[in-house]
Amino acid sequence: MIHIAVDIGASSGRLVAGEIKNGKLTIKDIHRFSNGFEKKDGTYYWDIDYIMNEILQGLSVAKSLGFEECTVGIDTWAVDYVLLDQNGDRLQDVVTYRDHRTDKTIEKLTNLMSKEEIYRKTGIQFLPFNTIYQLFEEDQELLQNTDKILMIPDYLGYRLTGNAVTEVTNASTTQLLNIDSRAFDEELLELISVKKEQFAALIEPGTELGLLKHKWFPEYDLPECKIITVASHDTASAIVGTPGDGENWAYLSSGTWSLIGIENHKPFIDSYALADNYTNEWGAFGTFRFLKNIMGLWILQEVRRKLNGDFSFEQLVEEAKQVQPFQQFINFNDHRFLNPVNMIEEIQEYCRETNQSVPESAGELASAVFNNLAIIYAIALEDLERMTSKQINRVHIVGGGANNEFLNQLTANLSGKTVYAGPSEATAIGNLIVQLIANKELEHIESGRQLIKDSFKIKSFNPYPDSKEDIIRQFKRMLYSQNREEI
Ligand code: ADP
Ligand code: LRH
Repeated sequence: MIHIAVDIGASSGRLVAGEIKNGKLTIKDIHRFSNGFEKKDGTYYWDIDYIMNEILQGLSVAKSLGFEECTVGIDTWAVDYVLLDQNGDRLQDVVTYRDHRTDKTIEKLTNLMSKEEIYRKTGIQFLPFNTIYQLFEEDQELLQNTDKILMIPDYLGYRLTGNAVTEVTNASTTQLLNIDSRAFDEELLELISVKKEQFAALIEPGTELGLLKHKWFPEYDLPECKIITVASHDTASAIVGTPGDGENWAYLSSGTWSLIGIENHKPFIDSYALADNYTNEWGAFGTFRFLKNIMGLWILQEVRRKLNGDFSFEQLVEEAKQVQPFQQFINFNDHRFLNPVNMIEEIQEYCRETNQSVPESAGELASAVFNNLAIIYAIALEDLERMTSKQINRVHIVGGGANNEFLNQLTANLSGKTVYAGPSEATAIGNLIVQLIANKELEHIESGRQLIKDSFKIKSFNPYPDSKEDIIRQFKRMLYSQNREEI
């Protein structure tokens, strides 16, 4: 049986077909498209109809390749949502989490309920764009006319099948789920004037959603598709697709965001985790991801965009290699980098404000991005070991960023850990693994991870002995001297 992963990240989407053949997972890219948001009348929106059309386009490619029957799973980035009216029609364009409407909302809401209380209930980090803050800023009339609030992958599944659910891995990023009761927290819902009934029933990954309704899409020639709800938060799928083994590994899901953390069977909720803004996102099969959001390759994507796309990612890496490293210490987790008007100018302004040399060329800018991301990763790994009392021996880097061998080596050098890079398509693979488990072709996540090890090349990067302590110490001194807001 062919399975199709629909995996949509903030920068690109793809449909990947997969099946087990001779004990290996073989995958094939069947459709790719770029993704991004646009500003309209002062607000930043995703184009959800464009995304929907690309999915249908991809499924029709699957049919043209001879796939008559398949299962399909959908994962996307987290936190954003769609409002539906009583007829199931969409009430608004979909605002992106990088919109500035929630810049100050954490403060407003935590005046009503303390950070400690919200964290104790949810275990979720305070990011300005969590769904709870977005819904708090939502047009109240629209919200009152809302029959259902659907997270993005649940909405896409609904458009294909007519069935509405709330998948738990993605729903945990709303910061509205109570980690003890594993249900929506009524007090948090009340704070933002949302009723429990406005969300569809919570379901676990691996549940069948329904059959694709061909008659709704007469203009496309589509295969027979059974939609399976997978771990619909892309980061949850990415970690299912990470071939970690045993107890002592960490992951770095490296795409638009860098998500660095460990997989766990219980949440870590204490004052240290709260102070360092670590989260306990829900994973597939009852796991938790204790992780931190680091601003990630978004910074590079935006630098590249402002360089008018004159450089490919590969070229930016080559340019960075030619430059003297560690010329600036930049806290890329500062809120100012979430969605500045011009990323290059924002980086340069930061360096001027902090009396550091100002990167000008593409190579200098890319080098500043890679060096500082690697430093932040190394610090996050130290923090993780301290907070969880776990020794981390291996760091698995997955996602598009795993293709960046220069950054992989820097990360190994600065963290002192061995880095294992790949698969770069871990998210689509994790999506496929949940479909394979639902279809009883695999027994559990461990057999899925073994299958990944048997099927894909994973490259290792050993740390070179160097002056990492000194570089990290300089970076920390810089941060303390600035006392900057972190996200
Ligand atoms: P998302 O799912 O968030 O859209 P991806 O996992 O597709 O992100 O990763 C996108 C990132 O991968 C880009 O920002 C880029 O930095 C990196 N990347 C992809 N391919 C390469 C490559 N060949 N060399 C270096 N970096 C790469
Ligand atoms: C990565 C991701 C991340 C979320 C962010 C909104 O794509 O899903 O896990 O924090 O996007």
